[in-house]
Amino acid sequence: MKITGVELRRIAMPLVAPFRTSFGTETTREVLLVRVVTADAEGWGECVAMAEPRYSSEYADGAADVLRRFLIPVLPGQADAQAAGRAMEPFKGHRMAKAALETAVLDAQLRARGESFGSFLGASRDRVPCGVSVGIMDSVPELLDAVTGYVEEGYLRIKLKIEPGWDLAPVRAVRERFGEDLLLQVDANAAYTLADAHHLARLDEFGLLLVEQPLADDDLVQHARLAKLMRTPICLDESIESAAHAAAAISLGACSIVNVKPGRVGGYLEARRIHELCRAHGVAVWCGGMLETGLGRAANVALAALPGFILPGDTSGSGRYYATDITPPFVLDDGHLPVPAGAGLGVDPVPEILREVTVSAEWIAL
Ligand code: SMG
Ligand code: MG
Repeated sequence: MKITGVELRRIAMPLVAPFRTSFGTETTREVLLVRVVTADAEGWGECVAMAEPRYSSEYADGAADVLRRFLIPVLPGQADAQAAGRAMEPFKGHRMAKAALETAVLDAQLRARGESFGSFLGASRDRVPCGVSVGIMDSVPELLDAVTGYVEEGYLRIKLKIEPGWDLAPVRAVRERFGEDLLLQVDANAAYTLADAHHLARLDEFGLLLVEQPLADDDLVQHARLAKLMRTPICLDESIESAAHAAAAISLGACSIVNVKPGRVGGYLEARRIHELCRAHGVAVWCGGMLETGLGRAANVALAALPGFILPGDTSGSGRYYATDITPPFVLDDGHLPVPAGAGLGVDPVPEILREVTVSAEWIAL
């Protein structure tokens, strides 16, 4: 494939409501989009790095810099996305930047040959069940209103963000209001330490599907200890940046479920490897989210249609995030989103909308 150039485009997308987690509050999603242009087609990749390095060490300006200086320059001469991914390997880390570029190359490659992401990745379904991630709120009544709205929209699973001081009471209130049949889980974004094990074990009485990333990103050993001290299954998010990390976590007993986020692990090819590894070990996976626009969502929904993705993902409809998405919106139908069937991502940005939200654009000719 002959890549003629790459565009780095920054957009700013106001969220419909602030999203608060244990590490900060998002009100506008600043996104870096990567567009790869080849002789036959063009492809898009959405970088999931946030504006500030709070979820992980990566951030949007840093991703743009490493793409510009080191990653985009390796593209000439690469035959396909797999080769491009291998060529980026000598540069350490920066997985979100790598994922965005590899995804854009893969999209261009698949569009050129008329194959969808779902078909390429090995999707076994044409729609996926969806959950929603609910931020930390100022009060329990406010949280119950928000959850009521999502349940009425048809979301099949609710995830509550927790932190010290906002855990047992909100979880208890949601469980009491919606009953034991509601699929419910929590996400701490690394806000606790092993010294909180006794407190965290009190979550066991609420019949949660899982507790996501309770402890520090780099602490598999302590997660393994915590797993022995509570009944609720431990799911890792931030800790898993590659298939090798997933293998280590599984063999240590640090988790029994994995949140797969393609951006966090360096792309959809590595995400698929993690899916295969987990499936071979009987470890459930589900697809996480990073407040993606329709471009990132399209690829995530395709990934979530693989057979090992047995739990509903954080693949919510566009309206949960944005009043106007940059693609035609993903709309929940009976709690599910359809897997795009068109070539590549199967969705395109709407030019006028993309123009309106664009902050800057830079063309790098190759
Ligand atoms: O895309 O619906 C979404 C967000 C899901 O909670 C979500 N993501 O740790 O899983 C997580 C967070 C990370 C991003 S929070 C700004
Ligand atoms: Mg998480």
